[in-house]
Amino acid sequence: MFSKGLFSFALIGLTPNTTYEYKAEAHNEKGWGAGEVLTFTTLSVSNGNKGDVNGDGKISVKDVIKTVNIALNKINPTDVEFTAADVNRDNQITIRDVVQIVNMALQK
Ligand SMILES: [Ca+2]
Ligand SMILES: [Ca+2]
Repeated sequence: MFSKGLFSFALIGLTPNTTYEYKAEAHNEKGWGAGEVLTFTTLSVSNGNKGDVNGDGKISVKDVIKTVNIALNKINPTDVEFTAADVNRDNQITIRDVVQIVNMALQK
């Protein structure tokens, strides 16, 4: 990934509770320079979060409604909400996630 000046990148599809290493490299007319190798660790997401999109500790019709709104782009989910709503882990919120959350809500 290349850019000029200050830069930032959004990473998607990372695995929870995993440490990643990254390094910035830059070049100008004098050549290349590299930063140190740095690390960050993604937050862990328990399975209990799965489907509990509004984070109230249970899976209910409220989570279904929120997931529908995310799927329709009516609300912008936080990372935690996105992870909870993406129950089939395909990195997108679709009707498939809605259906699974409905089933989860009905089982409780
Ligand atoms: Ca909930
Ligand atoms: Ca999904």
